Amino acid sequence: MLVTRGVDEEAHQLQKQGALDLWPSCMGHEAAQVGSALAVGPAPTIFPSYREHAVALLRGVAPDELLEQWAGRTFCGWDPRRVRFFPYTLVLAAQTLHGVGYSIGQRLQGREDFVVVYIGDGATSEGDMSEAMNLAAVESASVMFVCQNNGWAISKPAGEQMRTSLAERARGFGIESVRIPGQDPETVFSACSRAAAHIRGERAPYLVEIQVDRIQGHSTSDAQEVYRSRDDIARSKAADPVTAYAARLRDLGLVDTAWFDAVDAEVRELRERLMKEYA
Ligand SMILES: Cc1ncc(C[n+]2csc(CCOP(=O)(O)OP(=O)(O)O)c2C)c(N)n1
Ligand SMILES: [Mg+2]
Repeated sequence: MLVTRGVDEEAHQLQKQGALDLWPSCMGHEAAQVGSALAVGPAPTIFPSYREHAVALLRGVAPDELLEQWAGRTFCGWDPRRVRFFPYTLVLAAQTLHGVGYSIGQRLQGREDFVVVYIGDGATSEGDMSEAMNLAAVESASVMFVCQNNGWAISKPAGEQMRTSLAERARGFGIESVRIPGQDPETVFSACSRAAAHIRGERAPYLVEIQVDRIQGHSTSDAQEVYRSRDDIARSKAADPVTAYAARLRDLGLVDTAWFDAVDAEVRELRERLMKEYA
């Protein structure tokens, strides 16, 4: 979570300096991403949206590879087969059908592990998501849908996108689901571990809706102050999962200052390398 935060902050700076064309921050999503990625483990193939940076790093995408696409150097900076993490998909919800289709293809080839599809709340308004959920349900596809619901699709609030929760909508398609808060990585880990056990045991899809508080705007091209109240943004900053979890681990005596210093040094070195390569 700390490494992701460092990479995110550096990428943000690099975009402001003109070295990257765009950067979609995942600040505030770290617990949702690290908790879900660790619960899923290394085997399942992951179909991300476009801001699953912590998941990418955990899968072995190098930080400089992660930034390449946003500098306009390539369509994808990493080898998707090596890390079993597909290229970022900017066409909203397209990856949902890719993921379900891939899962069915795996089953036909007798290779079955489940597939993970990450999606934002706004993208679930796309028809592709409904098609993907229905196809996954009727085919009993081994797919874990992970929705990071920050309550906004750029400036469109979630309440104007749906009259129900996504978890409830999934049940309407015949998909088991759960809706959980996304501040604590252990809560996310437990929920996603249960979802993984369900998918493997029942050979059926599952949807986990994780409520997150995004700290930054939609991207570096967005001014969230225009549509979010000052209090709402302040609330998201106060709910920062990285500082909260660091404080908890420190209070429990599980990590000490020396550990934080070592991680800080690692992150500083990483940021310097990215700065030299991109600035
Ligand atoms: C098919 C399609 N329509 C519109 C867009 C423009 N667009 C990019 S991101 C976005 C909002 C997505 O919101 P959400 O799914 O909640 O994800 P978040 O960015 O909040 O993580 C929109 C409308 C797009 N990329 N693709
Ligand atoms: Mg959103």
